[in-house]
Amino acid sequence: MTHPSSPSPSEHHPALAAEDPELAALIGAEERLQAGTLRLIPSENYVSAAVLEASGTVLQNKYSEGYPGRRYYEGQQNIDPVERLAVARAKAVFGVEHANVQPYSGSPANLAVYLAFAEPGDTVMGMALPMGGHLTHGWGVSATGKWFRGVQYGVRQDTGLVDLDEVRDLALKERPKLIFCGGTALPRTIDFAAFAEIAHEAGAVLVADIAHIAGLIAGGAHPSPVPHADVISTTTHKTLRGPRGAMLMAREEHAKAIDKAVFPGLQGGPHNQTTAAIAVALHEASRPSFRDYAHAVVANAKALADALLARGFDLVSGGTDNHLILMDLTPKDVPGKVAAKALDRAGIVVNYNTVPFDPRKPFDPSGVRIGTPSLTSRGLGAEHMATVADWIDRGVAAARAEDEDALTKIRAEVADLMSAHPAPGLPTD
Ligand code: DSN
Repeated sequence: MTHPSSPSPSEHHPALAAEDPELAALIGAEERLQAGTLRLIPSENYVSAAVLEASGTVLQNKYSEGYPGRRYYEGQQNIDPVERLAVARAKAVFGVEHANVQPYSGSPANLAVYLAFAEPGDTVMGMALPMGGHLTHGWGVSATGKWFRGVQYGVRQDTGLVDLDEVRDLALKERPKLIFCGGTALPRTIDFAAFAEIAHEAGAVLVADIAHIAGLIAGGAHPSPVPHADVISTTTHKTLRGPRGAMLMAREEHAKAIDKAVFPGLQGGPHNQTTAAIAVALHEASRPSFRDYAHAVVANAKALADALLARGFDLVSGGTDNHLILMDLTPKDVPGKVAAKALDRAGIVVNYNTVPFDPRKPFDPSGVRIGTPSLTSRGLGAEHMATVADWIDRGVAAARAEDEDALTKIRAEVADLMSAHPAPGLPTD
């Protein structure tokens, strides 16, 4: 996708363009792609220019194994305050007693939780991946399912909702060391208090994986896992709108175990440029405008869900409470992957996804997963969601009819609306 009015990469990355024009051209193309498309992948976003700048600084030149005041390398005069700032801001934004901002991403963060609280072979419990969970919640193909005994809960077939009685029964039968709540394709509010009660009864550590909804929690648009969860794991780049990174948060009693598990248990030197960018994102998330953003993400998702339902789409659980919508395209007679690829050609970027009880294979599933974090960052509001639903409807129909002209037409309409709503962090004219 080209954006004719975008400046060339050499204007925005002059050193890179001079040194490595081939790579600079690819980055320029990605900038134009992100500017000109409607990005609906619910785990993606646009970071601010400030977050982007912090990510690309000389902080990345520095090794800092250890923690502030206790490093294995000298020259930490500036790095220690950067990490202390990120930690203090995480504690303030989420109201937690302890924060570790060093995990490289969500999967390593979750692995550190295993290292802190379980032994290989122990039973752990999480939501099954095809039901909306995450690989690292004990799913078989992941190290967490190979090195631990993963038992998995799901959603009810009739409601698409987690059945907490079923979770309780399983937890009491299996007595897992860890129980994970949260996931990657959950359109509904997570009842952290109920999960905590179950974990308490079963003698398990409750881990709330809030990667998808961290920004909503920070902005008060989803209930907080504090004080219910023993440990909170999150990435920082989804609704929280920070760099690609992660954090672990916990009550003070678990601080040592968590810190030891991250370093030296699992990782070496932290990525200081990412730590700085996390600090910036948390600073942004503490502002009243971020509350508005978080609430607008949810309002947009609800409006989009309603508009899709009105067009005959089948939504898992019947709608959404958060930023995410999971569509089962079986009634539309189009496989998820075919629809996702057609929508991509129409300038609408989504991902194909399994739906609960999917009769199709994970690499060719029945569903498409969409969300509103990115479009809300561009300032689109509830008034635009009928248009978005219309494009999706026409795109799915075009996929079924193999009508490339219809996709090309949608793509031009998408580009028009996007050019009127510049994305944060991207070059503008
Ligand atoms: N890959 C992330 C997502 O898209 O939800 C989860 O790890």
